[in-house]
Amino acid sequence: MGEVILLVALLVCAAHVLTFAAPRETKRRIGVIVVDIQGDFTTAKAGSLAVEGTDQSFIDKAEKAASSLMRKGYVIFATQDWHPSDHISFYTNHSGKNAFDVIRINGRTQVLWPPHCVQNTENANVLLDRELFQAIVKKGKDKRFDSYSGFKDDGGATTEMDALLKRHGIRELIIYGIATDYCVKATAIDAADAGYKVTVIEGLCRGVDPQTTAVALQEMKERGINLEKELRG
Ligand code: VGL
Ligand code: ZN
Repeated sequence: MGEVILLVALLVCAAHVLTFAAPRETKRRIGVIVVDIQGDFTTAKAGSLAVEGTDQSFIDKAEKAASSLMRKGYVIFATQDWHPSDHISFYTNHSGKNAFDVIRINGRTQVLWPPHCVQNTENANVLLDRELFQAIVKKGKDKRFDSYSGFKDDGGATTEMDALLKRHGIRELIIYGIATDYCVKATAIDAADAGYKVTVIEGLCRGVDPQTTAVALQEMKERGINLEKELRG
């Protein structure tokens, strides 16, 4: 009698797992990373490192895409460039250097940028509705290292991104944002290297420079990243 009750209980549990857990798992498998849509990278907010084609209509398009994906059950994350004012990537922290100079530091190549996305400044804010995001992952907090990737910085320190995605059972990612040739590229490549199936939506990305953007798209493609012109469906 005891065995029968145990068996029934086990079957009921198994049925529960199959009917409830399994569909939720599959539905929640696709994640979205919206990369660095912040004031300083946009013309809309007259940012210090404004990327061409980032007026309010681009921000609206990026926001509509995120809310449409959210309604379909995708889990949305954002990255946020979040630098201290003495960050290594700012040309103002290197005497005699200019914006966009490229230097070598500790065996690494570093592009020197205008100061941007300084912690707790207005233009460091993510411009899309925060309610869209399951989490916003900050990066570039360590003054010694740049961090184009949302997964890890140039010193190898990881963010919480991979653990967050794993916690949500995500194995597939849609990635878009700013800038195609820097943070989108680095985030997409690290995601692919970590085993995620990655799609980058070109029409929802903007690049710093047309030439490096073309090279970045080619490199992503060679690494097995899917490139789509626009969001489908
Ligand atoms: C980025 C340059 C410096 C980016 C961040 O979001 O692509 N680019 N910091
Ligand atoms: Zn930066």
